[in-house]
Amino acid sequence: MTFYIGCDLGGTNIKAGLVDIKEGKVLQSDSIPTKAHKGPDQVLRRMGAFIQQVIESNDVSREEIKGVGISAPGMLDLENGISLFMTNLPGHWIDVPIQDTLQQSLKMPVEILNDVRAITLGEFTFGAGRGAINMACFAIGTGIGGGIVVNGQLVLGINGQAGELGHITIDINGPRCNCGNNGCVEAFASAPAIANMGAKAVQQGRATKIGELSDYDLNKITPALIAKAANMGDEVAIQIWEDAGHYIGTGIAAAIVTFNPTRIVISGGVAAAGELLLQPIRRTIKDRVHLVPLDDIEVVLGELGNEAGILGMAQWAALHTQE
Ligand code: BMX
Ligand code: ZN
Repeated sequence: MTFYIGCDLGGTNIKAGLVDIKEGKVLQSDSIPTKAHKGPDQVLRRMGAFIQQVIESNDVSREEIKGVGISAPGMLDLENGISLFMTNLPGHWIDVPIQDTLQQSLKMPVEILNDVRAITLGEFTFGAGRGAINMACFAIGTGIGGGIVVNGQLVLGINGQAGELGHITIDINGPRCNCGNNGCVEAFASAPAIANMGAKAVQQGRATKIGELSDYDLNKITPALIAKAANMGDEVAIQIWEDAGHYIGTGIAAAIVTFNPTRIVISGGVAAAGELLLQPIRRTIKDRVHLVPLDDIEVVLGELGNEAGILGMAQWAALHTQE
């Protein structure tokens, strides 16, 4: 039997799981706080010890575990196994040798990949993307990450940089994005941007349940709370989801005319809003895409939830060690 470890280095938590790759199942998983403020050295040391613990704390023997895949939320240099640029992780993550460091401490092959490219591969192999040939994934969380599959293969571009769908410009005069550009989808419709739309409505004194539900504490306003208000029929909240879907749909329309994906997978925490988000996305695509047949294009939610990245990283490690 062959097993792999999938691990996700996130802004808040490090998650890792033991994966049965043939079944596409996470057999056991755990998480620890990232404590990113302690800096990359400490984070990598704790991550190594944590993965070691996951390796040891189950019935599978070490010999059956063939490798480890580690995802991280930013730009990585896959060839050299280092991080290049991570806007959502505190600490200096430029040129950090993630692959070598973990390979040395775990004495096992280690592969790295961007976090949402991992979700894309996970959903494509085991989840909502199964059977698609060309697929796009948008993961809406703290940032908006992306991933592309063309002809059944994850598109890497130079060193894994391809697929940053959250950084498609949808407004040339739009707000500043964390990446340095203006008017990216991420600047308009990430989880913090959506929460901000709710906070603004309350600040402006508009009649909305978002105020009551958050006890008028702007810090308590989240996409989940805005979804709750919308599901209660609150018009301001419904409009926020319309706007968010419109922004994301405009980005998706650009992806559709670029490489013609037939399956668009929406993942990340914000995807929990479900139809509130999917309906305006589908409407926007219809309004904006006229050159590509839309009948075969489906916009669906991810199926693997929090496990998508772990499954994707296990698959990524498997693809490399089986070569
Ligand atoms: C940012 C970008 C993506 C990442 C995405 C997801 C950068 C340039 N990161 O858009 O590479 O996939 O965030 O971030 O540093 P998350 O924090 O929502 O997982
Ligand atoms: Zn951007």
